[in-house]
Amino acid sequence: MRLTAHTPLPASVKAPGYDRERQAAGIVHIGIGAFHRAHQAVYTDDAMAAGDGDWGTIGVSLRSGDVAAQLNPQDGLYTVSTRSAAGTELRMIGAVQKVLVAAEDPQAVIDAIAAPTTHIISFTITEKGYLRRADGSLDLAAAVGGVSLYRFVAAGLAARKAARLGGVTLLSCDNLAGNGAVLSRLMREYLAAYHPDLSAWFDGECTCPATMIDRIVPATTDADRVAVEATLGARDEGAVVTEAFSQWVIEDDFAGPRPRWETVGAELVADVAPYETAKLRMLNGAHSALAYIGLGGGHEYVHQAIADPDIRPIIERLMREEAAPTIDAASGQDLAAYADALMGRFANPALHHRLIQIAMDGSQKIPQRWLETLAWHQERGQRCLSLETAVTAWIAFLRSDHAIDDPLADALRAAAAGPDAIERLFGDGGLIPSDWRPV
Ligand code: CS2
Repeated sequence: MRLTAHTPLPASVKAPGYDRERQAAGIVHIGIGAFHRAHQAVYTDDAMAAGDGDWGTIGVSLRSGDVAAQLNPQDGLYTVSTRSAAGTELRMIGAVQKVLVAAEDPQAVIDAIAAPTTHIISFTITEKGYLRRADGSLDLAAAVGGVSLYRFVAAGLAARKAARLGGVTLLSCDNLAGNGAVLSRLMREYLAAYHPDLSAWFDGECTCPATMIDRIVPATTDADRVAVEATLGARDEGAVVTEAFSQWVIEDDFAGPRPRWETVGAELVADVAPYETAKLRMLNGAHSALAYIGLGGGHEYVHQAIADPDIRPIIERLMREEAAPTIDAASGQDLAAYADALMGRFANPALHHRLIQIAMDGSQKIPQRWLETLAWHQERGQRCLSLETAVTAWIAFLRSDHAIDDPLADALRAAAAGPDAIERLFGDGGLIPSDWRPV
């Protein structure tokens, strides 16, 4: 039997604490993968349970119909399993109302963005979804030709302007350095090229706050779904599995109303940069290093790689001696305690986080995770032994039998094959633009 709004829940499973039928949709979320469902949707669910109304979410997948097929037959409902040493906690999330597939029904997405009740368009489309060229500018041909966020957002904004509705907040929740400013700049490039009539309205009516998002969410496996079914008594195709830890730091710069996420654990701050930089360079930087070094060492999961006595000290040094000194910490931000917490989170054996999942899209992740740290030390005449080890491990990975899942896969493999791999990847005119020059 499939989970639906009529499934009776066992007492151990927490249900949405509000009347789902009475909520208008205030959020359109583009890129409704497992991460959104285990992170932002949980904060929104909590905010609605705390009394905030009309923050239902319309999820959008740009291309794939998979999530729509998982959630729509379930009335948008799904469970989040939180796994820690203490065991597994299951709760049901009601924030998502339905899922649209942009490639199949583009007008429905545009209408959702243009709806008077919509105030926030949020994004988890991964690093490559922003369609940047190597120099950081928007790939205009890709943005206008295919199924891109820019086309739908621009069309939705045009409809809002025509209907004399207010603007919206565009909230990037991806692991990019300065994600809000990046989205704002790329959106403006798109509008300048294809909707110049909207540029001034966008500048006056819309905002793009920066965010730091953090929760480890491994891809859901069939074994996970079977475990959920055993507790729930119903099949949940949309189940997501995560850790107990969750953090969301948001720049307080909204164009209109927003859920009171700060009452349910999010931090609304004036400047996200120190949190975001620490997260990218310490957590994600260590993650990518663990992925390539760990796979090279024959490991499958993060918790196995971090337990390896040859790998653990490399990761400790990467976080504490290489990444942390580059970060201009906010008052009250304790980077040593952050590193301690990360070591504990990586070691969580209840979470089966595959290294190969993190190894994906290296060309899109490595600049903000490793290269800024490497360049910072190089400027000061210092080496980074751990990050240099990680770079070597990435090259070994590109030369290995592993399938390379990366938009630059072919070029990366070709560049990595020869003896001058490091130069062809990171040198002058290399594939990955970088201020760091390999020695
Ligand atoms: C990971 C992230 O897959 C990856 O590249 O480093 O998804 C990581 O798990 C999250 O950013 C944690 O918040």
